[in-house]
Amino acid sequence: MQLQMTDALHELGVRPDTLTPSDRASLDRDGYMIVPNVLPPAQAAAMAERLDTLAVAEGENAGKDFHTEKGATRLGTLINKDPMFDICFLHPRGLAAVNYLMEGDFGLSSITGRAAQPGEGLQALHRDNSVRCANVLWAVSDFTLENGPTRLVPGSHLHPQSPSEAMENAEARHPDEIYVIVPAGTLIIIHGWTWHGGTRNGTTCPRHLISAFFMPRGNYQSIAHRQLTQASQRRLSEAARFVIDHEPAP
Ligand SMILES: O=C(O)CCC(=O)C(=O)O
Repeated sequence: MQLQMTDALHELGVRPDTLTPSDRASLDRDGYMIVPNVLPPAQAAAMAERLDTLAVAEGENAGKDFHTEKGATRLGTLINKDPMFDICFLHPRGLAAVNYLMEGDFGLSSITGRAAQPGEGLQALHRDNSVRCANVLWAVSDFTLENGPTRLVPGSHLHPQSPSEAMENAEARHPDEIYVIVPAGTLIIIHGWTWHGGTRNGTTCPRHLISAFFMPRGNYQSIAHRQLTQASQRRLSEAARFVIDHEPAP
């Protein structure tokens, strides 16, 4: 499998130097890496707008193909909803980081959107799963101190406990947490064990994030709908289909 994965990643543009020494050091030390301005602002804005139009079109069904959350508009299965989101799970820097964190054993568990609504969006600090996993997050709105940026606790991927075990109240501030204040178009890759969460959006506009979540091959989150429509099967290259490891829709 490793050889096939290596070939597929090469096809998708991943090279030995795609990750910088500083990227690797951040992933090892902090449990995340942040690369500002990977997508041009107009592309990020188009994605945020598309999340909003999809949310309107899906209405009360929004998120039911993944997970619903009070105060946040969630959308599942973006892979089948618009090709504009392909870059979110196929960007070489993201794939190189996932490959580094997962040592070659991964597939795409889900590709989803989360818009924290005004006055809402605070999440408890959490890990994404108890098994090894990696999350490629895209800020597609500007993340400001006011609009509910993601918070991260550096080095917490190495902690023996999850936040709910180690903290009395995982919604509370953590003394070591940092806020991801970045422009729209920023790529944030986290080890799935890094303690993180959304914070409260104190503005009047939604704050948008896209998440491409990777898990060990064959061991995907049960909440994720992982069937590829025929249009997605036709659109995606063989290498992309290998990496995402989805089932064809009947
Ligand atoms: O929206 C964010 O800032 C983080 C979202 C998150 O961590 C989650 O939904 O699990």
